Amino acid sequence: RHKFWETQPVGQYKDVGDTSLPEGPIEPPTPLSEVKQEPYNLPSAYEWTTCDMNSEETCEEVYVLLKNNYVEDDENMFRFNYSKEFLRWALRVPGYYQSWHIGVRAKASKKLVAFISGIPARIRVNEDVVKMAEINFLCVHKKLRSKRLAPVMIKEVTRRVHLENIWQAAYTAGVVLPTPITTCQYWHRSLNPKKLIDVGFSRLGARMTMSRTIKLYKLPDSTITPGFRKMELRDVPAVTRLLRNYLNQFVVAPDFDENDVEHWLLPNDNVVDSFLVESPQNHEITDFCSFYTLPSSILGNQNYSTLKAAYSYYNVSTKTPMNQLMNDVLIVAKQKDFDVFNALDVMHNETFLKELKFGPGDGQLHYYLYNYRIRNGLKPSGLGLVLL
Ligand code: NHW
Ligand code: EN5
Repeated sequence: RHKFWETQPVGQYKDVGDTSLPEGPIEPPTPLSEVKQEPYNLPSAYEWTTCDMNSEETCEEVYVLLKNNYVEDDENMFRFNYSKEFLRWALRVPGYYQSWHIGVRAKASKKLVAFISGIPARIRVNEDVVKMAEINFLCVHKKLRSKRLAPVMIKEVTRRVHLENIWQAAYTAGVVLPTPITTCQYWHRSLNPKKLIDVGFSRLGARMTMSRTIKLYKLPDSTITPGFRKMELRDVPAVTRLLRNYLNQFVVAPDFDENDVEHWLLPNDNVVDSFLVESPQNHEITDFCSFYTLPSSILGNQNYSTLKAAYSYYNVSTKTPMNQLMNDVLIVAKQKDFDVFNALDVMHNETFLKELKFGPGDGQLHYYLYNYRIRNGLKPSGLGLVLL
């Protein structure tokens, strides 16, 4: 059934439920001298390229490839449209390896026809902090699909990760592969219901009129929680402490230090937004919330070309109730003209989704680890990790 994945050190279907298998690496590391020194072979019309995301020209090429060929919903109505700024943020992370930003070009035209990326991360699984690669943006041009290019790209990124003495990876996908550590549900909160209905993102509910729908999703003009404000550079130490302490309770979560928090959570225009609650009494930072900006192209609509979507990222509540905190972030997202606010049922998100009028979407997201076995399956609420 999975000619490629059957050969890889990932949980295999035949092993599901086998409690005798130990938790941890599936295969031991091999000596670096035994890691293949040359790239894998591509079909002869294509060549490898390392993508320098500092180059405006290369970044544009990756952007255009993804804009035209990356992930769509199951009815091909929407396609993710990650911005160039977003791609630079997602790929030029603390300690990144340029060699993990891998492209494939057509030899004749030099056109970029495929891409895959890895970034380094420390991921904690139960008590074990593991150096991993987070793999994302795997994309093969629509005209080159089903030619088994993806397995070659996955093997090549694996090889380059191994060359840095890293032996595990984390990734997510909308498709089922051997074998998810857990499966999450996408939820959506309408901010601009009229547009969402007009473009086919959502439907008018039974016995609902447009004006009743607009009223249902109305939000206050300004945030409610005293001390709610945008995160600033000076907040990095306090946010790091708050977040590390919060993420400790999940089975799988990133091990963020101050450098990581500065990169991943400090506001970055049109890429990531973060807010916190600073106690007006003692100036303590008690709560935190964030979202990233990922628009989708609307395919074949006369009136609109882009859906402006915010995606829930890391949220921590210690004093402000989670639903009040998230209601404030919905208000901010509305002020910033987002059409929809999306979230997964990870961490404690279940505690606010229904109350804040999110509805389940038609998409799921499966989480995977490469070369690391987790013995007891985990629920989405055991996940403390959000990949972009
Ligand atoms: S998930 C988004 C992936 N991208 C898209 O969906 C974009 C649109 N689709 C495409 O571009 C986020 C193509 O359809 C792709 C497949 C390129 C997806 N992950 O070349 P063939 C990520 O980026 C398997 C993994 O003929 P294609 C995460 C498939 O099961 N495997 O197909 C990426 C089959 O293998 P099997 C996937 O349609 C994580 C084989 O590919 C997959 O022309 C990568 C068919 O290949 C997917 N999303 O191209 C893994 N989709 O065994 C990282 C299909 O079943 C692992 N396949 O026969 C860790 C590596 C690092 C380790 C370090 C120690
Ligand atoms: C990894 N980094 O299917 C990314 N999105 O529900 C790769 N559906 O937007 C993996 N089909 O339900 C990505 N509207 C996997 C996801 C791929 C994209 C995807 C889904 C997630 C989505 C929308 C639109 C469906 C259009 C037709 C959806 C319903 C919204 C409604 C609002 C009101 C309350 C009920 C729900």
